[in-house]
Amino acid sequence: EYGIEKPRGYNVSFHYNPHVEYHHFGSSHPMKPWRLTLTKQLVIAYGLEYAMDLYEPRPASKDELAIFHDREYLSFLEAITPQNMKHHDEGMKAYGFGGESNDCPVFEGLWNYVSLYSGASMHAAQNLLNNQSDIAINWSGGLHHAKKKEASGFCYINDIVLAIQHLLTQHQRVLYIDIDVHHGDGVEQAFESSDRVFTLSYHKHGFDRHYGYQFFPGTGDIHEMGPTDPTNPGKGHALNIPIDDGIDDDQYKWLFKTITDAVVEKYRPTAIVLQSGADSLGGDRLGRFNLNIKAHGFCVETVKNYGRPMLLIGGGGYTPRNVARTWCHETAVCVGASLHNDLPTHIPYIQAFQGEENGGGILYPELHNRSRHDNLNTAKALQTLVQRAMENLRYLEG
Ligand code: V1S
Ligand code: CA
Ligand code: ZN
Repeated sequence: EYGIEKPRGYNVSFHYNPHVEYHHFGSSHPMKPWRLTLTKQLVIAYGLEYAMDLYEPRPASKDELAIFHDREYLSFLEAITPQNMKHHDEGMKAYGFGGESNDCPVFEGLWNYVSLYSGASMHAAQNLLNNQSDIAINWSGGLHHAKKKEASGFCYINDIVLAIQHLLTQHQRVLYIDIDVHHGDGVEQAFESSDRVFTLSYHKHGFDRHYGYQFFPGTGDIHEMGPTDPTNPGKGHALNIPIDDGIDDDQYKWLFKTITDAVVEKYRPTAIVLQSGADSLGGDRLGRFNLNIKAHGFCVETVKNYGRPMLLIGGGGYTPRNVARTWCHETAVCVGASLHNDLPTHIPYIQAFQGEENGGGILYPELHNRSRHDNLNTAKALQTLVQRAMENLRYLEG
């Protein structure tokens, strides 16, 4: 064995405060923080905790959140409760709460919840800056729709923007990649005038047949590339990849690798943030794609192989058992482990994964035909999309 170099593995850290699990958006709301309990249980059951550094970060302070967010918005967020909200109609409207769809409900412990997931993303970014980790993971973060002074699409505080701002204290160019099925509009908007952050989002875009609306949030057309003013340094530093219903594993992997490789080669980021929203998975309650877990994980593997400091964060994901499977698999991808398809039997909540409906007690169940969406993406349309994306990238030259 002497003289043979062991391939150096990556130092992986896991940033998670279990108190996030105890928050509830309401019984009919699709966002279920207990999907994080399931994720953690799988990670532990497979022994992945021994292959990483574990941290339990403290909640972010109001001053830390104010690095991006408006102070009056933060004070509102801190003060609002289900009991007092009826006396705050004006603030509720102004800041994007409640409303007809109730995307962003006021619930018990809201401030605590947002400070916990944000604290974890900032702590993860700090670990990358200290060179304590090569890959830092926060599955409780990734809330990409939140604006400076507005809650939107289940997101109140934009932990991604805060983490990127922190990375920018030492990194010249940060690449943000977003594979959540929704457009990463909040992150794109926050850095629209900067050439030090490039945002790349893959998402469903267009009118939704099932839903009768534009798919949320309605932005992210291929032609949206940041500001159009030629004197704005942010011009051309956003790339949006709009995808139609039913995309399959091979199509998505090809699209992701072709386009992301080109962006990394042209932009040469010194750090990468990957939002790995699990609602792009087949069978998701809100999503429209047909991806299996390993195709989703292929994106994490691809980004890991660029060998840059990497922040890996969660996001959407509305079929909790599959969110847990996906994020457990992706944690394994980061540490370089392969996992047995039979789930360990001693998992708490094992019933959530058992029975034909729930994936038969295995880690990588195939997507059911009954949850499959018709694939509306033709080979020709995807080729045109890649061609347009490559044209958009010409702005990065000279
Ligand atoms: N799609 C969808 C969807 N479903 C809900 C919803 C359902 C039940 C509830 F009790 C509360 C909300 N809201 C939406 C979307 C928001 C999706 C957010 C995704 C977040 C993320 O995964 O990207 C990141 C964590 N909201 C809408 O579509 C808005 C409306 C446009 C819906 C229709 N109404 C009438 C107007 C507002
Ligand atoms: Ca996306
Ligand atoms: Zn989403």
